[in-house]
Amino acid sequence: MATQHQLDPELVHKERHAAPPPMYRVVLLNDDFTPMEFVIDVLQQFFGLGLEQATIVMLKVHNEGRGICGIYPRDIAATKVSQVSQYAHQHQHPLQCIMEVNE
Ligand code: TYC
Repeated sequence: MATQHQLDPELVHKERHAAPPPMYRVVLLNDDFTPMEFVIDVLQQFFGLGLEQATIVMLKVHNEGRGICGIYPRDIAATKVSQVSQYAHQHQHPLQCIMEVNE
């Protein structure tokens, strides 16, 4: 069913020309203390990666300082960041997870 604003020509014009909402990269940061196995577990549990891809991403973070876990709409990215941060804190690891706009 059409909502009221879909019948308003000015709003239809604005919506057609509007940029889509930005997506956000969820990024893991390296540290010297979090075990490699824990990071692989995080990538499998929260980002749906298989063991092989999770290992590749973990090693990228380990060697380059950071790595992208996935790219999501803002609310989903924010949920992933808080889930990972809480999980790491629960296990007393200093693992840092951040989000940044993907433009
Ligand atoms: N550098 C950690 C180690 O040597 C492993 C690690 C990888 C930590 C990725 C954090 O996001 C990270 N145990």
